[in-house]
Amino acid sequence: MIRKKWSFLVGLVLAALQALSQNYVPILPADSPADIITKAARVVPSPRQLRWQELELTAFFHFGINTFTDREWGDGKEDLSLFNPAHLDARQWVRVAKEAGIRQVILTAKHHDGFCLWPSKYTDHTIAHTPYKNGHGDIVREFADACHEYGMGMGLYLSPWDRNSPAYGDSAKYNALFLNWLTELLTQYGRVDEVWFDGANGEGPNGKKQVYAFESWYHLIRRLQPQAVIAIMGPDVRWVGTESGQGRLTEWSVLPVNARQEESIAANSQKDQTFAPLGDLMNEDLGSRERLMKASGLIWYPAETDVSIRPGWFYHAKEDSLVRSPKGLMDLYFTSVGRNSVLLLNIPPDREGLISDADVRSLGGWRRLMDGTFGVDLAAGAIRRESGMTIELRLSGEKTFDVLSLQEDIGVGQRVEQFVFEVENHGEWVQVASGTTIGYKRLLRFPPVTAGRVRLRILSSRLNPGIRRIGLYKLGE
Ligand code: FUL
Repeated sequence: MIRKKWSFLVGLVLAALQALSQNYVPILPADSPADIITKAARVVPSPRQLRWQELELTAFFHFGINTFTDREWGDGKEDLSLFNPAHLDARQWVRVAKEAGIRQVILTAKHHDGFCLWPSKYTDHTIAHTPYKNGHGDIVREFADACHEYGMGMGLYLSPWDRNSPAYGDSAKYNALFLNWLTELLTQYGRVDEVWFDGANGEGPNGKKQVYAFESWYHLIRRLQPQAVIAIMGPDVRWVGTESGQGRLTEWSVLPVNARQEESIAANSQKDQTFAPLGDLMNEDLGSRERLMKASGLIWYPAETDVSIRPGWFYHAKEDSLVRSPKGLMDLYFTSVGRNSVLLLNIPPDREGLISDADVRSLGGWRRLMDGTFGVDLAAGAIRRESGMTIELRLSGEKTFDVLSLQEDIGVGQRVEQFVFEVENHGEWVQVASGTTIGYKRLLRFPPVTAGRVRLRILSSRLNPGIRRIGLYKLGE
């Protein structure tokens, strides 16, 4: 009984702490540099951001009229009679992704060409006007049903830029239309876990000028699918800044907010962060101490690394021989998830409506490499001793490894700024790896070493570091 009461009290305290921890904090004029750093160390992900970060591996399916015209950006004038995937099987897409270890997938419900993969009531440029299932098809539904059947997170990509809609450029009219599309997608297909708005716009200097009503879109999403993260042109997940698959070696999830973003947060009574991203997200330095000093506020705004398994985003038969190899996919894992970001790997279905053999083979090979490497943690069963900023592990015997995995407890914040990793060799500590930020996960590779004792020394941290896990692995063949 006493124990029950005690755990109830602990629960209450934890809930109160959770309520106090925030993914946005304002910086006040009176804050000293030390205050700002303390605040930064305490910014934490929202529950939806945390769920998303822990997925590690997510995928894109770029599929649409471009698949049939062999283009990357359609112009919105395509002949829809070309769209007829003879053997489309969304369950195959989801199964292939799941077998590769992917935990959430995103479909291009509408790309820049304006073609809707669902029979929207609000435009004729849809699947209802194609030969697919004699105009009775709905690929968003097939996709959503497959995700839900396989327990896969489900996300939708809805391109703001639209080269087909006559309303595009008439800001009020197009924004209303966009809300209608969003409403259809967020009410007819069950749970949605991610809404992805890309930032592309190729209108050029004489093109149409459209001002997006981002805030109203965000409010609608929060109301209809509160668990969904809003990515890229959205407040929850940020673009890593490149499509090369290479995250930054120093990747902070806590970023400065500028005065304009601050205004929009204030307008929402600071209940939720719903601002459009501003500033140069391609900059190498986004979250250093120096950058934080100039901020009006601080937010948790983690990176997503989007990259394609092929050169293009859409399927092109001529790229069948250019699919990334298992080893290439493994490298992507190290340079994305291993650098404190989530991997969003594009796997485009072909004209048949299936993920093609070349991609399936590569993904299978990658999975085997992942299992062969991360299946056995050589630090399991180690005795951990902490003193000050050093954590020492006495391994359960001499082990040979070439991969170090570090994880901070981001539930309390991201803090580590610099670390070294050393192994004991005949009574001497020898450095084998070093780095700056850790965040959710940091992976480092080095030539194989054999040791029975290892240690992590944190050289610099914002507040006390919370190291959740240290893993050691041997790369699989
Ligand atoms: C970009 C688009 O222009 C590309 O076609 C692709 O969809 C990529 C993921 O986002 O903004």
